[in-house]
Amino acid sequence: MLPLLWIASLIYTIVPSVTYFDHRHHSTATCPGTIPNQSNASIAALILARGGSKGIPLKNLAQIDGKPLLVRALQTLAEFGRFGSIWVSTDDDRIAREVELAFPADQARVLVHMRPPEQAQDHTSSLESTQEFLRRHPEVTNLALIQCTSPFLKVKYLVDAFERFGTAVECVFSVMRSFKLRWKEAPGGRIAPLNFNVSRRPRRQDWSGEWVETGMFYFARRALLLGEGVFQNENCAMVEVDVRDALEIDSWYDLELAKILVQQNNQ
Ligand SMILES: *[C@@H]1O[C@H](CO)[C@@H](O)[C@H](O)[C@H]1NC(C)=O
Ligand SMILES: CC(=O)N[C@H]1CO[C@H](CO)[C@@H](O)[C@@H]1O
Repeated sequence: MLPLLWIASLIYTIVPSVTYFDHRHHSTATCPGTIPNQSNASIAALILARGGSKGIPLKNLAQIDGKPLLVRALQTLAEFGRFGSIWVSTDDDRIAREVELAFPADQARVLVHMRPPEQAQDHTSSLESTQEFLRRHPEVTNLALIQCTSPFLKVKYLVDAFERFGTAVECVFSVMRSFKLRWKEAPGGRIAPLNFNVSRRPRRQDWSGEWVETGMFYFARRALLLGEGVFQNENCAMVEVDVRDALEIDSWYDLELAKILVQQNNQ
C-alpha cells in the first residue's frame, strides 16, 4: 500500500494538478501542468500524526461521530480547498493506511510524508517534526501546521487565517479569549494575583480579557521555522476561535466531551 502513496507523491511533485490560492485575486484557481510558484500564495497544510501518542493510544485515530480525528481534520482542510497541498507526516503504517482509505491516492488530495521513527519520539517537538518535513520539501515556502486534536476546526477560521497571513505577517495562530483570573505562588509561601488587582477585581464587562492559544493551527513562513526555529514572533496575527470550538483532545475526558457535543449537534 505505502509504495503506492510514494509514487502518487512523486507524480504529484512532477505533474501537479493542484488547487492553489492565488493571492492577487483572492480566488482559487487550478493550475495543471505547472509547478506551484514559490510565493506567499501557496501554503502547504501539515498534520503531524505519530503513532505512539501518550494518554490516549493512537489518539489521532480516536473516533468522534464514527470518524477518526485525523480524517475529520483532513476533510475540513479539503473542504476549505485553498491549500497548495495537504500533508500528513507520520511514522506509523496504520495512520498512513487510514489516510489512504479516506483519500484514495489517485485523487491525490492528501499526501503522506513517512517520517523516520527517530523523528517521532516522545521528546520530538512539533517544531522538529515540522522542520524535518520542510527540509524534505524545499518547494514549501509557507506552512500551516494543523492539529487534528482540535476537533472543532472550521473552514471560517482557516479563511480568517489565510486573509491575515497575506504578505504582511510572518505567522498566524489560533487563540481564544479568556476571562480567567490567574494566580501564582510567590516567594515565602505567599500567593499573588497574576493578571488583576485584588482591590479592583475586574468584572467581565470591564475588560477585554486575555488571549490563550488553542493549538488549533499555526501558520508560519519557511524562513521563520527554519531560520529562527520558531512558530511565532511579534509579527504574528491571531485568529479568534469561539470558546466552544477551542476544545483540545488530551484525555479520555476531552474525547467523551467532544462526542457529546457532536451528538447534541452543537458542533
Ligand atoms: C491596586 O489597586 C489599588 C486601588 O486602586 C491601588 O492602590 C494599588 O496600588 C493597586 N495595586 C497594584 C499592584 O497595582
Ligand atoms: C517568495 C516571497 O514572495 N516571499 C515573501 C513572502 O512574504 C514575506 C513577508 O512579506 C516576504 O518577506 C517574502 O519575501
